[in-house]
Amino acid sequence: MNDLLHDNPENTSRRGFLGYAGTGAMLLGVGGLALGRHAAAATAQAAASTGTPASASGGPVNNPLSIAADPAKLPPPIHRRHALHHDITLEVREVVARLADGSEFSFMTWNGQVPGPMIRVRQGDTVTLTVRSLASNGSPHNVDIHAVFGTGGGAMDTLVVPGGSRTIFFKCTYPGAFIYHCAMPGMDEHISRGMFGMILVEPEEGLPPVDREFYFGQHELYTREPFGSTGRLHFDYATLESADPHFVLLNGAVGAFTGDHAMQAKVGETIRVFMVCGGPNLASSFHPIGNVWKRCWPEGAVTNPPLRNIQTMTVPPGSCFVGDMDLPVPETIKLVDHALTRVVRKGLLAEIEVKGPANPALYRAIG
Ligand SMILES: [Cu+2]
Repeated sequence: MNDLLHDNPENTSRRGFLGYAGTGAMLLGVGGLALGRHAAAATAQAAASTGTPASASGGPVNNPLSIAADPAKLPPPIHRRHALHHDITLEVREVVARLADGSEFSFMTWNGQVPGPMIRVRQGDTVTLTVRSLASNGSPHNVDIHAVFGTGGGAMDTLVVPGGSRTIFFKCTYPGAFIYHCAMPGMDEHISRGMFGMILVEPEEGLPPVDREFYFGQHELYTREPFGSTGRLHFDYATLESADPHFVLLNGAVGAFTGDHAMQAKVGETIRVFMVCGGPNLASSFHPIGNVWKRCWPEGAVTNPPLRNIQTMTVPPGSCFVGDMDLPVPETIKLVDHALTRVVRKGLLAEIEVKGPANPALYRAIG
C-alpha cells in the first residue's frame, strides 16, 4: 500500500496524533461548502462557540506540527519496462499546523502534507485509488486527477464525507506531470488550504537520468491577517475573491526550506525539480536564482522536446513543471517566483545549497 507515495511514517504518526487536537474549532462544517462571506461567518461562529478567537491573532504560537512536505522525499525514478498495478490511498486530514515562526493555520491536506504526496507511476500502469477522510474532518472532499479520463478526473466518484471512503480504478494512458486537487464547490478555498499534489506518469522509456530530484508545490494562502501576523490566522474570503493573498508559498510554509533546512546537493551533479502549482489563482514565474533551467518541460509535458537554457518558466495554476539544473559551482540556489513581491513580502522561498570545490574559471569574486 502506498509504496509510491513515500509518506514519512514518523511525521505521519506525529502529525496524525497532534493534528487532531483542537481542530474542531477550525473546521468549517457544512458551512464550509457555502462560498463567500456566509461561510466566513459560519467559521467565525463555529470558532466563537468553542472559545477560539475568531478574528484576533493573539500572541505568537509555536505549533510543532508541520505540513511542509520535505522536497527531498519523493518516490524514486522508474526503471522497469513493464506495467504494474498500484493500490494507493489518499487520506484527507484537516489539521492546524505551523505556517511561520509564531503563527499557525488550519490546513486541509492530503496525507498531512503540502503539497500532497507525489504519486509516481509509468504510462500503462493501473491504479486502484482510495480516497478516505478522517472522521474528525469537517468538510466533504474529493479529488480531480488530471492524469485520469473520467467525469471530473474522478471527482464525482471520490466524494467523501468525514469518516467516509471511496475507491476508483484508472489506467494511466498518457505520460506527464499532472496536478491532483480537491474539486468540491469550494475548491478554491480547499486548494488554498493545501489540497493539491502531483502525479507523475513517466513515459514508457522513462525520464533522462539525474543525480537528485526535489518536489515542490506553490500555492497562495488567503488570510484575514497580513503577512507577519502571529497566532492563529484565519481564512479570508474577501482576499480570495480579489485573488490578492497575503501569503504565496512553497510547500505550505514561510521559508520552510531555507538556511539550515535548505536542500543539499553537490558540485558536478545534475538535479531535477518537480513543481506543481496549485494556485488556486496565481501563476508562478519559476526561476532558480544563480542557475538556469538547463532543460525543462513546461506544463509537465515530458514527452515533448525540452526547452533549453530557460531563465524563468511560467507555471499556471492547475499545472506542473519539470526542470533540470547543472551544478558546476558551489552556491546557494534560491528557488523563487520572479514576481518578487511574493518572495520579499509574502513568504515564498526555498534554497538548494550546492557544496563542493570552487570553479574559478566559471565564477570568482575579484576584490
Ligand atoms: Cu476538499
